[in-house]
Amino acid sequence: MRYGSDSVLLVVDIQNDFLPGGALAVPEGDQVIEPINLLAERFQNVILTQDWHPEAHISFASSHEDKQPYEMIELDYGPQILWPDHCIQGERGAEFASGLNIPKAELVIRKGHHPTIDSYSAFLEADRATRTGLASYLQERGIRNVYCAGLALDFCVSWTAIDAITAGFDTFIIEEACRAIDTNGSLEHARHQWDEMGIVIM
Ligand code: VGL
Ligand code: ZN
Repeated sequence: MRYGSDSVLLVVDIQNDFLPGGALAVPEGDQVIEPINLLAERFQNVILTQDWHPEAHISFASSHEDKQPYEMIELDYGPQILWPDHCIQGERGAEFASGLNIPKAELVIRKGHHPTIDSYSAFLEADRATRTGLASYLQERGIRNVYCAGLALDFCVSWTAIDAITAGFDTFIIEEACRAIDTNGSLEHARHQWDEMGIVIM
């Protein structure tokens, strides 16, 4: 099947730090690269997202005294999981995986660049108020269907899909082209949300 001009493939965070050996490695993260390259050939519209943090970002455990990665803290905007330092602007870990081959990608959305706000979603940052502009971009381009793939399924892919359907797009997650971090029941929790919201898993 080929997808028309009213559909987009959103390729989420295929960056070195999320691959095996990276700072925030997603198990089997490298295994989605080839499927995503092939999938992208069938779409007219492809958009990439890139996690893009300044040094000492608020989501890093190292930015908080006596905190370890994967601990939870309370910030102004709500609970925040703390992560190892990852995807620092301009560093190798933030670069797209070398095997990712999608020359036609028309837009790269960088997220998580505000020092004091995390952003899993490509649409709305973690304060749930700061917008990236992606919803308006898609609307102006006449896109109605959003297909999501990439890393990590239970964080950036999931939050992106939830915000896509909330913004009124028909939303799909292509599960074979995703891998999860799965910490503290995060994948199970995400699946319940997709069910409730009507996101289609394919
Ligand atoms: C991600 C945790 C922190 C992701 C990004 O891409 O899923 N997860 N930053
Ligand atoms: Zn991040």
